[in-house]
Amino acid sequence: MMLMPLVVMLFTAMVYAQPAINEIRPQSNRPGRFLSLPIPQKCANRPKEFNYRGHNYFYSGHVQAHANQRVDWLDARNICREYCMDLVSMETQDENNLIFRLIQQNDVPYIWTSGRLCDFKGCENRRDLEPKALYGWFWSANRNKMAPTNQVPDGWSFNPWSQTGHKKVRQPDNAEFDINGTTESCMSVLNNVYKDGISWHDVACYHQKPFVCEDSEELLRYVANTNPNLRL
Ligand SMILES: [Ca+2]
Ligand SMILES: [Ca+2]
Repeated sequence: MMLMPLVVMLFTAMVYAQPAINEIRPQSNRPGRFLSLPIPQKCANRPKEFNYRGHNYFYSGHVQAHANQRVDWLDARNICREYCMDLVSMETQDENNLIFRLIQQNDVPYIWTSGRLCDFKGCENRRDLEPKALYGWFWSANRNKMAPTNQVPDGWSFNPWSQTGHKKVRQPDNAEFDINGTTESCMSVLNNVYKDGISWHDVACYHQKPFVCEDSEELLRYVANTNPNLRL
């Protein structure tokens, strides 16, 4: 009979013991948010800053309509998706180099990518994704799995995840979880934020950042099929 009040007291004590910093609730927890559908006219007129292996890309800072925009991860995806694009996915070292060079040459502080931790509904009971920190990361733009985060990916000469961060340990480190209980479920490329050069970090998805969009073959195909006279 004494057990319940004790549990409640302990729980209350734990809640109040949390640090006061960063206690604003993440915006990405606001309910009723969905993926946007492509808008055919926007797809036809999408920004094409550069092209690599048949895909067009743009950095939001270089497109007038988005130049000063800082948005959370889902808003960034949805802006890209209206153009038949999605957040960038760096599947190869060459493509990654291209994005790292863009960041370096333009002094970009950080960008969102489509990298995502599979920690939502549908990811349960997937033993192939455990432990999540090593095997749970994928490119949401095309749902391809990433290499295990502690290994040099096949065909690469280095591991793009940073060797350090807020907790001074290699990424992904889910550091914000210890501060305010928010999981670092989204992947951002940070430009020397931890004196670690340009590298990959797991970051909480509510942070507001500029972004890089890349053509989505899936969305372009869909819009092409439903709008046969549209030039994409
Ligand atoms: Ca790609
Ligand atoms: Ca991190």
